[in-house]
Amino acid sequence: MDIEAALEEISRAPNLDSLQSLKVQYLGKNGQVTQAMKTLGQLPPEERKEKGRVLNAWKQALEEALEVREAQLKEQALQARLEQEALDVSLPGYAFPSGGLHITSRIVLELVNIFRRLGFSVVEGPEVESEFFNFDALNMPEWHPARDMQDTFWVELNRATEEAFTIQGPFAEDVSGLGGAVLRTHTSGMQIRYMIQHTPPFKIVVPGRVFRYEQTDASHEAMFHQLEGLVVGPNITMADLKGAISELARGLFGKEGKARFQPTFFPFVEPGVQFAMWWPERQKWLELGGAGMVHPYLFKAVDDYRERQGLPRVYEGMTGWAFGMGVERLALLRYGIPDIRYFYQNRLSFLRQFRG
Ligand code: FA5
Repeated sequence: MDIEAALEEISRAPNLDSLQSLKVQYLGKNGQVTQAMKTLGQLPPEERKEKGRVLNAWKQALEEALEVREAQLKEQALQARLEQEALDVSLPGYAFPSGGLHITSRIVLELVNIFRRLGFSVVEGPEVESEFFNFDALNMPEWHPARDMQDTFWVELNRATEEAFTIQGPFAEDVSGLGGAVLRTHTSGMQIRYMIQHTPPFKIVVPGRVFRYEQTDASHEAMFHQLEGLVVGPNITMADLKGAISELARGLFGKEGKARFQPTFFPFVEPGVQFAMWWPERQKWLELGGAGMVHPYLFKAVDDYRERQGLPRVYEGMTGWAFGMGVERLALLRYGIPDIRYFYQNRLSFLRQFRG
C-alpha cells in the first residue's frame, strides 16, 4: 500500500461521501490497514514489531488526514449555504400601498373638530332606530305628511335589531312602546335619545350614517351622512344658533365664511330654517341643512318618557336649538364633485384624490 498516495487522495476528496468511502477503504473492518494488522500475528517476531510500528503510524496519519479533510469539507459546505441564504439588506424595499381616510371621514372629522373647539361633546347613536325616536317623539306621528319627506327602510324586528334600538341600562324599557324598527332616516332621533338620558344644559354634535329609500341621482344617495347639533339650556336663543352656524362657516371657509338662514318647516323645530354657507372661492351660497329652535313638543315627549321611567321632568322652562346637515353635500360643493354616487363606488382613482 502506498501511504503517500492514500494521504494525497484523502486531502483531495471532493465531498463528504467520497471521504467516507476512503475511510472504509483504509480503516474499515475490511480496510487495507485493518487487514494488514490482522496478518501481523503470522509474521516472525522481529518483523512483526517493525511492521506493527509502521502500520500504527499509517493508521494515525490516515485518521488525522481524514479528520482534517472532513473539517475542511464541512466548512466549505457551511460557507456555500451562508452565501446562498445571504440577505442583502442594502436592496431597496417594496413600496407597500398605504391607505388613507375616506373623504367622508375626513369631512366628519373636520366638522367635529370645529365643534369640539366650541365646547361641544361628540356622541353617536344606533343606525337601526325605533319608529318612536326617528319619528313619533320628533312630532312626526304616523299620519303626519312630513313622514313622506323621508322615504324609509323598514327593518324586520329580531333580537339583534331590538337590542340595537332599545335604550340600554337604567333606561331599558319594553320595546313594544317604541313602534317598528327603521334604518334611521336622519340623525335627529339622537336628540331624543340624548335628552332622555341627560339633564340640561348641554351641547352635542352627532355624526352618523343615515338611510333613505331614494331614487338616487347626482345629489341624492340612499346612504349618506349627517351631522346633527343640539344645544339645550335656559335662555338658549335663535341668535346662538346663528352664531354657531356662522362660526362653522368661518371654520370651514375661513374669515370670509358666513351663513344665511331662510324660513322653512320641520315638525321638530319652531321656527324652522334652512341654512346655506357662503363659499368665498366660488362666490356662491351652498345649501347645507335644516335647523331651528327645538319644538316644545319634544321637551314634553322627553319628559313624559322620563316620567314613565320614574325620573324627574327636567325640560320645563328650557329652550334649545338643533341643526342637521348633509356631510356629502358639503364635500360635493366644496370640492366641485359632480356626482354624490362617486363616494361609495370604491373607485380608487376618485378616492385617492382626497387622501391627506
Ligand atoms: C333633515 O334630515 C332634518 N333632520 C334636519 C334638521 C335637524 C332640521 C335638526 C332641523 C333641526 P333634510 O331631510 O332636509 O333634513 O336633510 C338634511 C340634509 O341632509 C340636507 O340638507 C342635505 O344636505 C342632506 N341630504 C338629504 N337627503 C339626502 C340624500 N338623499 N343624499 C345626500 N344628502 C342628503
